[in-house]
Amino acid sequence: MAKIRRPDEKATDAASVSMLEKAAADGVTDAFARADAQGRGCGFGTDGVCCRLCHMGPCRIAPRSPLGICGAGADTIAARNLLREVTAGAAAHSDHGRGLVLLLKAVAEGRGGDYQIKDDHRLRTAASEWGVAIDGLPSNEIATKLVAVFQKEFSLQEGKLRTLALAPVPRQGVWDRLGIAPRGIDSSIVEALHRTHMGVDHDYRNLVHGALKTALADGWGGSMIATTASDILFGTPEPVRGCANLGVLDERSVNVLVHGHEPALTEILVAASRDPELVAEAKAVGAAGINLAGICCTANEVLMRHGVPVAGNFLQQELAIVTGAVELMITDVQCCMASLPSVARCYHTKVLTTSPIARSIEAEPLEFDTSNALDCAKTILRKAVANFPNRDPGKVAIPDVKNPLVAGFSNQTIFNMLGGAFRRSFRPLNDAVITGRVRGLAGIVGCTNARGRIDDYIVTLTKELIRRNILVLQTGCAAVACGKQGLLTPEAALEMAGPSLREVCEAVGIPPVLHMGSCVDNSRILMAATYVVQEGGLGNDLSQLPAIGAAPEWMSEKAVAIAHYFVASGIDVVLGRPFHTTGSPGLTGYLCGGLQDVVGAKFHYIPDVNEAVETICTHIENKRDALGINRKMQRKLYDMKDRRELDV
Ligand code: BF8
Ligand code: SF4
Repeated sequence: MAKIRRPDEKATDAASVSMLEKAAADGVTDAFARADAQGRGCGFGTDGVCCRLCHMGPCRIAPRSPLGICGAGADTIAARNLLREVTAGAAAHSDHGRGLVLLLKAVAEGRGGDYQIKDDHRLRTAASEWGVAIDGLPSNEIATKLVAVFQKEFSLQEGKLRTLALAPVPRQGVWDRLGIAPRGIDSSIVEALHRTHMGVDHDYRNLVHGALKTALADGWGGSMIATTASDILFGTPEPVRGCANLGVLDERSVNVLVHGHEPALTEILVAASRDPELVAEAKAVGAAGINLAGICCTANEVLMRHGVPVAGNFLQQELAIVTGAVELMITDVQCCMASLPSVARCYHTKVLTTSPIARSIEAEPLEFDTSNALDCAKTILRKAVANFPNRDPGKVAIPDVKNPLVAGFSNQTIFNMLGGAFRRSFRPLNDAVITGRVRGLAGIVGCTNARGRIDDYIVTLTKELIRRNILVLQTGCAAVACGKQGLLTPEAALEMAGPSLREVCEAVGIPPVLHMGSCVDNSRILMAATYVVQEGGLGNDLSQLPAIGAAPEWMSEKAVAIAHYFVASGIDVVLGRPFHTTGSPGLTGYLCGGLQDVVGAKFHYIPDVNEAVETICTHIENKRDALGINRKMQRKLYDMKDRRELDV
């Protein structure tokens, strides 16, 4: 029989544990209970050796039947499945990016309604980075030209993405030599689906190269463009105070949760929730006001730019409703569970879907119209206000658990903090790495997973790495996990950091764990690593940096894409859960070994956090050795004069 876990075996933080207990008492089934009911999962699926790409199948690879009907073996089948995951992840990030480019286009053409260009400086630097002439041109003309470049990145049929040119030149050479520099984002995704159709690409190594290529179209394409367009439209993040965990819900207020990924609607909701007229309407129904909070990456977007509180990360979406205090949950795309309406049914919560491509059975669809954004946002908030009187006080229990945090670390901010306003530079960071006071950099990113104890691996790994003087960069649900545990509070994190990291952080005024944004903002981590390379003294390619990526508790196809574009960029990635490739020794060996000689980086499957800490530290020290920056300090021999001085 499948093991049924206790609440404290499912979650690390007290808020989630108490809501898991409440869910059970209220008769609500949550993702953790469903994970327990699923048991260990199908072995063929786990190993990646189930194929249903054609209707001679499904075929499953087993000792008795080592080949599918078409002759495809475990290596081919698992590699095709993996490439399809990368493709879906790249599509999700990139389609999000496309939406923002279209919004920027509307703004540039004067059709932006309530939207505008918030960060003109970022528009102009982006235009220069993408080779758009800006001299003497007004912002809207620059934006129009930049939009044309971005749109071409999606539709390009020949050649390669222009965005790739942001990467260090030697890295671009690796991609060119291997033939994995992607052409247009859309055509890369089509190509990947083509090559995984029955009877096309069968060589698992070639399929892995296809996965790297498709992932590059995400990280150095769709995601990079998504982050840039968001910064231009909504402002480049700067350090901002916020708060995280379910305790940000307010018993006296109308609680509205934004959940999903796209910042366009949430940006306007933030403004609408502060509208005096709406606040008055909320008061008229007996509430103190309107309290907007976020879940998942939408939360990260509005936290980074407005300090909007974060109610929780991925696996707290149901638990937020279980508090009984949420009037409305607004979802858009990605990571919004199908279960939300059925959890909501046990309370008074309304679930609203806002994207035409993401509806949920039993949820109310209300398509968000960007050309009439503020009115649309007000209509949505009025639904929440109207629902407040339906709240059942007997079912309300908001855990008194939340943690203050600081977020908002875009590269532009890091430049300013490190160099000061007059000497914007990564130099102090490079110097600290070269002298060994900061041993290296780790990007800890990605999801939480209902099959594990949420946040545990992420938080333990982060604490251990800063203790060992490694600077940590974070995004997505991993960042929220650390926010909940106080690791994004600079003072607390400094206490936990190793002495030399602490000294550097205090001197330059950055915390040892930097929240850099949502999952598309992993592009910020790519650029941070690139700026370090460009600053000099740490090699000339990303693969030489004492740096590593980690996705400890990942679950989504987007995380698979992210992991692949890190490795394609020359940065090793530690995965707390393996990809579904374990039924194919050839493929697993290539991903976790052979790739090293091809792109200068590889994957590590490491379910044990202590082993991950050791692997990461060893990796970083090996890179330092290779750079020649681990020279032993010369022992000084004291002569009599020195000794006399010491005695003083
Ligand atoms: O894009 S970390 S659970 S919310 S997939 Fe989803 Fe994973 Fe969270 Fe953001 Ni990213
Ligand atoms: Fe089976 Fe081959 Fe069809 Fe896959 S593509 S289902 S392995 S016959």
